[in-house]
Amino acid sequence: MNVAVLSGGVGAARFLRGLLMVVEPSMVTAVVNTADDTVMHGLSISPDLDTIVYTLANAIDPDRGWGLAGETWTAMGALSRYQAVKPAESGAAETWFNLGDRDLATHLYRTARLAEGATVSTVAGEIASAWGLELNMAPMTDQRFRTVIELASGEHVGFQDYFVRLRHNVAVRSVGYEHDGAVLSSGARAALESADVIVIAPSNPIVSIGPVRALPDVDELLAARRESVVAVSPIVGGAAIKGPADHMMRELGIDPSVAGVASLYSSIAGTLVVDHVDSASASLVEQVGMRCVITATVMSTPAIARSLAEAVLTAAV
Ligand code: FO1
Repeated sequence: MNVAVLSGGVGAARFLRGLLMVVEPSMVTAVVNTADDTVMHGLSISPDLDTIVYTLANAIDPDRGWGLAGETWTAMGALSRYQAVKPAESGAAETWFNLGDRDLATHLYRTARLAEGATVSTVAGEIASAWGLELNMAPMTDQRFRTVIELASGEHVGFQDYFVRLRHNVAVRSVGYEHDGAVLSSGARAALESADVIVIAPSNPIVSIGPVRALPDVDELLAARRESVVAVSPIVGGAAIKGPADHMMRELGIDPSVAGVASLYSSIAGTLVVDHVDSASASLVEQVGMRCVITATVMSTPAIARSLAEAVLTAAV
């Protein structure tokens, strides 16, 4: 059975860990958000791709949910020398975005390969192989595509500025994208066209799944085969497990609940999987025309992730 998983960062990574316990890795394609990507110190950084690889390789820092376990920060510390001399308008030697010493190797490799002309997809595959992974990594696009957040103040900032520098502690007015006619990568398109089951991982529906859906053809592809598309709600009991999905939804006028998630996904997914704590909301999900499957969705252990993956595969018709 071929499975494609629309993926953001931590929630998707944990779901994929469970899925790989029940499906042959070569049959799984992670279609990964790259709209969080950024350039720091001239290095190309792809947070969601790296979070998935590090998690599946059991190398992720489990507390932070990003970067490598047992990381050291010597290079970041050494940047402090340059703070005093850099011009006020310079973006050099920024230290609000933390790059661990070993994590830096991934960004150095990615940047060098992209400079040689390799595509984002090719490099993602190479990095996954280097970490011993056998699933297919399909960045959503090979072109530049960036989330831009409009704050309630009217200021427009890049995603990592919002998420890391401002600690997603500011109200959002709208979410947009900056790109120049980006299209689905060929790997992502092939996976969405040929998968037996498409899973929408429990990732932020606005800034992780939203960018994938904003690419041409994606919603149409999903809607055309809606019955085999299963979404897992990232909202449990009215709150996001991690990150700003709940308050972002509220600020954008969407109820931060499984009903709100259902309203976002009902046109493209036939089933919504929700946690036991939301069982009373099943009828609200069904009201928008989705089947509602109730199971444990908070993946605090790999065993729960595995049983969630099994429930998702069973739900696909
Ligand atoms: N998240 C943080 O909250 N603070 C950081 O300093 C930070 C650095 C970082 C470096 C590399 C990387 O791949 C991810 C990093 N993240 C950091 C996580 C990441 O930016 C966000 O969690 C995702 O973009 C949201 O999916």
